[in-house]
Amino acid sequence: MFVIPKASIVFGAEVLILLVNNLSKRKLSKKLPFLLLNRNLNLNTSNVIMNKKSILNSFRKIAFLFVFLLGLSFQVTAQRTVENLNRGLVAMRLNPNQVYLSWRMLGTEPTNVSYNLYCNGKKVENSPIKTTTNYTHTTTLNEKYTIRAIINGKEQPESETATVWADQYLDIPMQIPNGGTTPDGLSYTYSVGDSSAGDVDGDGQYEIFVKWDPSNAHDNSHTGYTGNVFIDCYRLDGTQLWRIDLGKNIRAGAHYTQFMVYDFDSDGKAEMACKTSDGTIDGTGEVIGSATADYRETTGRTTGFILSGPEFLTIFNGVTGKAMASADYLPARGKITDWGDGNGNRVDRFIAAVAYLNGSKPSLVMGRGYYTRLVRVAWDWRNNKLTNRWIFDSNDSKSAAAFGQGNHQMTVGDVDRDGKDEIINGSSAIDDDGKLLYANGLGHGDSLHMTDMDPDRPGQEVWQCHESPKQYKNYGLEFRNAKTGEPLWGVEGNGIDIGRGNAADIDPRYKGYECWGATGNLYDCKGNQIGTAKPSINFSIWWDGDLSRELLNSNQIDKWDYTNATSVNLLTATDYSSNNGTKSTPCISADLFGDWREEVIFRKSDNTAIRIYTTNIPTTHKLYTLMHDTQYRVAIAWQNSAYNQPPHPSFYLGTDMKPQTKPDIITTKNK
Ligand SMILES: [Ca+2]
Ligand SMILES: [Ca+2]
Ligand SMILES: [Ca+2]
Ligand SMILES: [Ca+2]
Repeated sequence: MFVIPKASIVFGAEVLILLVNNLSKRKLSKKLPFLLLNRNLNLNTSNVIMNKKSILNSFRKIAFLFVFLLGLSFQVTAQRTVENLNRGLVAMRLNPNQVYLSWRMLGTEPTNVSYNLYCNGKKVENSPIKTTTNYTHTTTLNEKYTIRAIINGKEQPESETATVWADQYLDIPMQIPNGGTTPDGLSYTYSVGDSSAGDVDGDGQYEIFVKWDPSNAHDNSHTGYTGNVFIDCYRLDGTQLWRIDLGKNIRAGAHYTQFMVYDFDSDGKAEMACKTSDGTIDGTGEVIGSATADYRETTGRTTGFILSGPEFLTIFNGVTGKAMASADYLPARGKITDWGDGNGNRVDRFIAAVAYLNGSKPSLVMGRGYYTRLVRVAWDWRNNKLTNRWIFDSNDSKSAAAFGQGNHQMTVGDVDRDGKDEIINGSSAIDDDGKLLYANGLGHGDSLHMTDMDPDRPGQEVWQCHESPKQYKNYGLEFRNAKTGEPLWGVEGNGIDIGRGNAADIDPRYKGYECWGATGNLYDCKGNQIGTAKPSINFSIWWDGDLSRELLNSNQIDKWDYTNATSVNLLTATDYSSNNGTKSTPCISADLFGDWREEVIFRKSDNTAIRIYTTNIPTTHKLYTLMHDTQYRVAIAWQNSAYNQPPHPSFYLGTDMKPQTKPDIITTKNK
């Protein structure tokens, strides 16, 4: 059963002319590919005999129409505002005789940009570096490096200076919060949890946000008090900028606090948004609401749950941690039982994301509920005001098909190619304007991936696992059209909850992504089984020199040896640990600095530090920083939402990928 409220198929020249005259510019640009396709079909089928003149006239008309429609689509496709990143130059010692360097190709630079590398102010190579954004320098000295881009033959201003690290990682010392004791006398301690990244001061270098989880954090289905949740911000040099204490009225656990770090108002400095309550203490020591209120349930099954009292959504300043604005959290919890159970489990299922809903500026999307009622609320932070953009609620009749059709995370991207982002809840999707795009009825799942997985097929695809056999029927795992929700192929779930699924280009013999999950085998993007052995099913990371993606699981990076159908270890972060129990996720993985390959942050097992690993493997592939692809960038923001998922870009990045084009972005003016 598929609900596809947007009729996408338009036939015939009459309809075309009608559309040209009547449809809005936005609708036109959405339907552009179909219109052109059908116009061409008409040309081929309607006139059996055509002389040269009539062919020429037809071509002229088509050309005119094409230019006309193209003009319209350019008018409505706005440039997206992104971070004004620095060069991200890193230098690390490879061995006593060599230093490895790597830097960003910015999304604002032309594809033919080249670079001069300087060591202590002297050019390392006489001619510019054209085909890569990394370099291995033969030297026994640890000196200072800078980069200058060359654009149209002109050397650009000098980058920030990089000094040589001793190894391929950067350690950031952590300030561990003191543990405590619950009202029922149980003690707890703290460990580093999920992390995020944003440039809070506008110098083009990321700061790292760290959430602290108490050892008694709970899944919503478990009884018990928890310690408070803290969120810190650190510069890469280890300076702690602030600490926010979410207070006793925010419970700790994977489904409660999803903190979104993004430059929401495009002022060049990142903010942080999350759910707060009475007693939250901001980074400057100010208390939100009542400092003494205590809404924790004290008896029975719901001991430790917070099922009464106010709920807020707060925007925090990234530099100071100051609460700049708070609004009532939407939707309000209302009656607990309206969310599908009486014990406060499903009412407190929160998720969050960031999306370019208007096509040019980011919006915040906060969610509540996915097993039953599903509500997603879009907010804008502009000119120091937090305003509600739209509310999507499966209680509304037009959105009812999304009831129960959500995951523990949303993925975000422009699936209908109108320049504006859609929100993919899991088995349902919301259009940029807050209206239902589709719901395919296959139900809740724990994991999803979206990108152009099949480069031979137009548009993006989603690979998702599902939980409830009654809903998923034959699709325990499904590979679907991201725009319509229609499965293209799938894997039988055999009546069980399929808890995991992953997708990445791990086998260059098959163009596109390979897909696998907790059931079934290894498949290419067309659904052909290509093996029975499967790699780890958690995260993926671009780490070595080729375009295939490597596997990230626990504290390890592995490469899939497709010839022998086995995993080969590339890096093990000894004494460092992953988070979220059996989910084995890193603090975060993202393209934080250096070239387009991804960095990963693990916590030291004793929580005294986090370590950012970066690759030191040369590559011949020169790609834009992934952070200037907004689909990838917002995926870094939502990575920490409940059951973390790896980020994917908006385009096919893999073996035999098309040459990149310059992203359609503008950067913020740093202050
Ligand atoms: Ca910064
Ligand atoms: Ca769109
Ligand atoms: Ca492949
Ligand atoms: Ca990188």
